[in-house]
Amino acid sequence: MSRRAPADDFDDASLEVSEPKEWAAGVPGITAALRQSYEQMGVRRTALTLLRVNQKQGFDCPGCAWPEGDHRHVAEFCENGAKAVAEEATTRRITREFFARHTVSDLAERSDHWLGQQGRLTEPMLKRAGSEHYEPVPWDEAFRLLAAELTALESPDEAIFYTSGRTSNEAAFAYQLFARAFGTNNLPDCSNMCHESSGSALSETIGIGKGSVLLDDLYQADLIFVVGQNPGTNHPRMLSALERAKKEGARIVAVNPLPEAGLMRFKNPQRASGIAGRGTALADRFLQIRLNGDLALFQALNRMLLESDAPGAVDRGFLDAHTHGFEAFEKHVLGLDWDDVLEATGLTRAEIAAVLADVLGAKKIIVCWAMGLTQHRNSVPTIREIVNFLLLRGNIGRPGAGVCPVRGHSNVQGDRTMGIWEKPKPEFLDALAAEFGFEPPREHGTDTVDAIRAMRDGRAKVFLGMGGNFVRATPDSAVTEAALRSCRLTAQVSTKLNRSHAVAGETALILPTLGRTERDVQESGPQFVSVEDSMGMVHASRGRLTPASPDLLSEVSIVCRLASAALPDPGIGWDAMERDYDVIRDHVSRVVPGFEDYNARIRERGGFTLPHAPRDERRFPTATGKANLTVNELEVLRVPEGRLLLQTVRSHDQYNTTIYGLDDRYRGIKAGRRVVFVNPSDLAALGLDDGAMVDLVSEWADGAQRRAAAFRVVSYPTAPGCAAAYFPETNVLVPLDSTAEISNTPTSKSIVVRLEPAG
Ligand SMILES: Nc1nc2c(c(=O)[nH]1)N[C@H]1C(S)=C(S)[C@@H](COP(=O)(O)OP(=O)(O)OC[C@H]3O[C@@H](n4cnc5c(=O)[nH]c(N)nc54)[C@H](O)[C@@H]3O)O[C@H]1N2
Ligand SMILES: Nc1nc2c(c(=O)[nH]1)N[C@H]1C(S)=C(S)[C@@H](COP(=O)(O)OP(=O)(O)OC[C@H]3O[C@@H](n4cnc5c(=O)[nH]c(N)nc54)[C@H](O)[C@@H]3O)O[C@H]1N2
Ligand SMILES: [Mo]
Repeated sequence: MSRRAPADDFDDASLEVSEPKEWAAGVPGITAALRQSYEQMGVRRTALTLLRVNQKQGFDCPGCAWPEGDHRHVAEFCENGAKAVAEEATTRRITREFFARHTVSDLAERSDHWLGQQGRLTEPMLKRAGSEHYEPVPWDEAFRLLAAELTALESPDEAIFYTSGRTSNEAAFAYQLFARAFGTNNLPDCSNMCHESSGSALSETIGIGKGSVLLDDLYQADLIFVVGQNPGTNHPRMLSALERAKKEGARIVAVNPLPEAGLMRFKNPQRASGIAGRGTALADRFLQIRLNGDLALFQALNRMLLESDAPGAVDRGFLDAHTHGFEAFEKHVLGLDWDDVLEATGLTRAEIAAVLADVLGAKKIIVCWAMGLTQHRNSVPTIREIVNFLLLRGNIGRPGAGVCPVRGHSNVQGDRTMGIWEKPKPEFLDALAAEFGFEPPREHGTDTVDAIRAMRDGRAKVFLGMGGNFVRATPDSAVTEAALRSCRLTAQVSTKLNRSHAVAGETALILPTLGRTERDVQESGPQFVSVEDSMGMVHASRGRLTPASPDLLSEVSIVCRLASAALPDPGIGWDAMERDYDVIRDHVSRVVPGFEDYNARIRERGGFTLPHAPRDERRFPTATGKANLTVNELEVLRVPEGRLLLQTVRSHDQYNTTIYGLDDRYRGIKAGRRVVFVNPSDLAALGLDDGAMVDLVSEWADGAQRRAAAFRVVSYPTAPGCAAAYFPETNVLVPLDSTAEISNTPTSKSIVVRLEPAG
């Protein structure tokens, strides 16, 4: 029996490990990106395409949700943005002959990297029940078949409509409208695995689930925390903003179990001075925190602020005027146990006191965060505690200060704004009802984890994925794969081949679609779409490249044609929406607050910024009408003797489940992905050497065996007790039922594992 999961890359022979780097970006960044771009699309196409990234008349970079500044450089892209573009604009193609050559089970044996390298999907494909091959199918027949399966369901709630975060506002709005007109709120999305914890914590405390800062605020801040985030790899353009913030006088505190290169030093490839020399030291202070120690850290800071006799340590005026719950919060925090704090954080009291000095010296504070905070069991309480921290000194609702959850997918925030949500607000449904004249379902739908449970238990039978790679992005791979395989039909709207096409339902469809970089021409002429970045700015995106194949449809076309085939009532006007996306934007302008006059404002240079009551007016639209201070219990996550806490992270050469290459340059890894980073003191205690081969075995209450085989141990300066390895290879270790309180996000950053010598 093979000990190795089939979908993984094996390259122990070629794997090279060297010292991690101390700085990010700069020349190797750009040359690495250009090399991959040339390989994928040739020199001329590379030049034409990369010049259009994030320009005013160009397309929005599919790399991440970090906003573009006003003063765009000629080449406003970063190494990893360029890789994302090259991956889509590749000249490689998958044809019907490819599918004739490869059975579905053959594809299921291939690695994520191999699947992605095959090129763009070019025509709709169907795998019939019982067949081992995908075969070409005309679009009309594909829609008829999907519509027939949907309408044959006993209840609309037996269908799941997943969305990943690259889908445009226009496609997302049409898609949720279709799901609700069909009769379900089963609209899980990648957000459920991503920033759901941020949305939950922020909605409850400040009344809106989005960040409260704009780029200009970063440049005005005195102190910026970057917590649980690796911007050098995942949001490289943020480094330029941090560099500028520093120049304007901000101090930066990085909080992370790993000394990530991008947080330490930065070389700006877009300025000559950034190419030579040592670059800018980015973090003024680095707190090497234990995994899941952040609630303890911020609660300790809050306690010290409450106890401080420094004048203005706490902003009493702001607290009285704008917050609710101070007494209970104060009583709770003053009872905080310092031993718990030191154990949970792994920091010393002196280190925390030094941060307090930074805080007391700063009028305006911003806290930025990403997956290091959102994917733990107590993520929502952790983020609520950060809100407490900012509220104590009035740091929400004034320039230069606020909360800054840094989103991942380039339009994940916009998709939620457009109604991709399993728990829609009644006001949103009322507005849909008024605009379209049907009664949408009111009962909440399934999120990602519940959708897997529903498929596993036979309560859901049809799965439609609008982008993404559901099978590979989700936890507990074995359970999830069985769940998808048990469906009557799985259908994926995709640009590239991935494992979700290979781990398919009885019948399966591949619906190939246009990407961001490509021209979208409909009956009324060329179309553009729009997206919302991480700071609530909405702008247009226009593709210019010739589509990868003449047989691709836009996501909007796919939704509208499917809706026409599946829904009896012609009243919604799907044809008109497909013909001219202005029609969709007109609907949005009447349904979604903040989008009034959408069609005019989206055509203005740079687009427009959505309203945000706490940021704009210091108004907090919560249940109490004020910003809520909250009581968050600190429960120290204790790991049994001989076990480690494992976090699953991204390498520098991947985009979620898309593996661009096998290197992780900044962490010193070359030509391999099956590595586990462990602190030297833990290796000594476990009696393991650097270079040893181990299996990762996860331990969870249900006692089930979850094993990821054959990882090379890398001795690495991670916080003691805290290991790291790459996902998706380690998703098999994340138990489906191990999720965050309230947000139900899988706990991908805190999994208890033991390392067993590989047999
Ligand atoms: N090139 C590239 N860009 C991307 C992506 C990609 O895969 N590749 N993905 C996109 C998406 S969807 C997202 S959501 C973002 C993700 O962006 P990140 O959140 O930066 O991604 P991760 O690799 O998950 O890194 C998590 C970071 O948090 C730290 N961390 C983990 N646990 C803890 C903790 O308990 N406390 C603290 N303080 N730190 C912790 C880790 O050491 C690591 O530095 O990036 C987006 N951009
Ligand atoms: N263990 C662990 N698991 C995690 C995470 C983690 O940190 N650890 N992170 C989680 C996070 S933050 C996220 S956001 C999810 C990501 O989950 P997903 O968004 O589902 O996964 P992606 O890998 O981003 O999806 C890649 C696929 O999207 C398709 N695609 C690309 N561009 C387009 C487009 O323009 N249109 C359409 N229709 N399809 C397109 C391609 O076919 C490609 O194969 O993973 C989550 N899973
Ligand atoms: Mo994400």
